[in-house]
Amino acid sequence: MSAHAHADHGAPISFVRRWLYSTNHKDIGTMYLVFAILAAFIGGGMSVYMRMELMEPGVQYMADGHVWNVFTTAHGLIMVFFVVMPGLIGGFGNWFVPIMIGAPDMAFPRMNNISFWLLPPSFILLLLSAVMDGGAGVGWTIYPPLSSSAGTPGMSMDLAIFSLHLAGVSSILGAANFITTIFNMRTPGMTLHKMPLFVWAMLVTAFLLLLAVPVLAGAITMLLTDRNFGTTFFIPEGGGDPILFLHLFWFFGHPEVYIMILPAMGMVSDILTCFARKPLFGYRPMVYSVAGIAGLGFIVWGHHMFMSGMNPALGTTFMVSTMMIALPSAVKTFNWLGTIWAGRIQFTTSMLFALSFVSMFIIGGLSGIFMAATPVDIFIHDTYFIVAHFHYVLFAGTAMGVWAAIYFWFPKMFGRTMNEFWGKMHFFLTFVFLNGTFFTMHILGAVGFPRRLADAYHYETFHHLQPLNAFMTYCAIGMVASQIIFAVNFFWSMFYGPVAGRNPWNSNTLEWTAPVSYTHLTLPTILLV
Ligand code: CA
Ligand code: CU1
Repeated sequence: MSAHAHADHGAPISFVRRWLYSTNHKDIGTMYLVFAILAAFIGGGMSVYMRMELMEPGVQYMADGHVWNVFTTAHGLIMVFFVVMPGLIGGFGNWFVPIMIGAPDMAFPRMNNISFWLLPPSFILLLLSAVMDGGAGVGWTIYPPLSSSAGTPGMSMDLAIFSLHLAGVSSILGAANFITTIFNMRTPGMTLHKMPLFVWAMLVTAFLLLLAVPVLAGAITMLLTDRNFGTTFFIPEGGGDPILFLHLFWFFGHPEVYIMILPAMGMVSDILTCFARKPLFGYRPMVYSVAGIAGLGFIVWGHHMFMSGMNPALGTTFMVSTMMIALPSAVKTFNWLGTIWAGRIQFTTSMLFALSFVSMFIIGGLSGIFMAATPVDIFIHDTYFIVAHFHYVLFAGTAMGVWAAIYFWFPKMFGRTMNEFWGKMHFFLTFVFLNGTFFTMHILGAVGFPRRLADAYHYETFHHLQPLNAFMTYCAIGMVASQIIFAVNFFWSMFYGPVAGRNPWNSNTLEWTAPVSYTHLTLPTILLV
């Protein structure tokens, strides 16, 4: 229970028993969070190396274009499967869903343990896929024929497939756990329409996972049998079709985008109400827009395939369904603004990150409407405009939400507060460098600078873009360097930060009114108890 550092009989339990065998939702949540932060440095470091390559014409850092492809592949897969998903869903979901609905723990604590511990081996397999047999240089979308045995012989691609299988099992088990917990373990009086927005977001996200991830699992299993057992699902010579893989992948891939941003939307909704000192504006429209975004998310996948030779009538259908997502998204943005309107806003680090989540999400959302239009998409296809768009949604958006939540919930999780001065330094540096890096990508993309190339300067027409690229590289280095401030603040505050009161932000949301659990964590207790 709350004294989970000790076994039931009161004797201290070993480090191994507490963490490796953990069935406690808070301990498991903490492990997810630490795992995500460590993986972020590996995945984020890779992006700096890629940006350095783009500074000068010619190939300086990557041995060749294939190495570049290996980097983009590993960067994308690490960020999606080992940073954003474990951080948002495994970390904050585990920590706060049970607390917010008044449940003693997750419904299936042992399954929860398996969900986490499947991730480290999955991560190791992914890292191996980047170094074995020359590495898998196929992009995070792993399209055949590049990912088939003809395109990528050797074991690297198979290792990547096994890695995704394990990560997928982890996600599906976690999703089943969240759905069961939220439906069956709410405290009396906690009706569905009283649940905090974050719990709603987690419930909807869990359904997205349950419906989308198995489709990816099926697609990569078919790819695996194509590669190793002579099937021809995606091989035209045997009657198969590589385009089928695109359909299957993006039927998973688009909902996956919402899997990565809906929990952040939920957290930001709760944080804005706390620091604007006002109740949430339009609770039910907020809940129904989350559900609406999720539902629509399953009928828009074709917008990733406009250039695949798709029937223009079908393309227009996907264009219209995609643009419909602007409606629930706008409802959410309007309600966030309504929430802070005329509020007594406290500009804590957490609030700054939450506010910038909203503004960055607007930029990412607007560029999304651009590229949903088939004629525009044809023009900007495979350029840095696309890279700008999804980094605004997933990095400037989701990551801002994650930081807002870390600064906000840190006192609840560890009984101490993070340093506000260094928190604000982290915020301002990140905000400036992030926009310097990613806003500039829109400009490059609009003039056709192609993505997925180690040396786009090979084409003389792009030589004049070299100074802009150099500027972005300096910004990217600054951005990753600013995260060192965050990491030091995080781990230092965990052990030595000022002891927080029970409700340091004077929030009236549920998680703060439940009993404090991790009391004043110190180095000896976390390592030895
Ligand atoms: Ca270069
Ligand atoms: Cu999409």
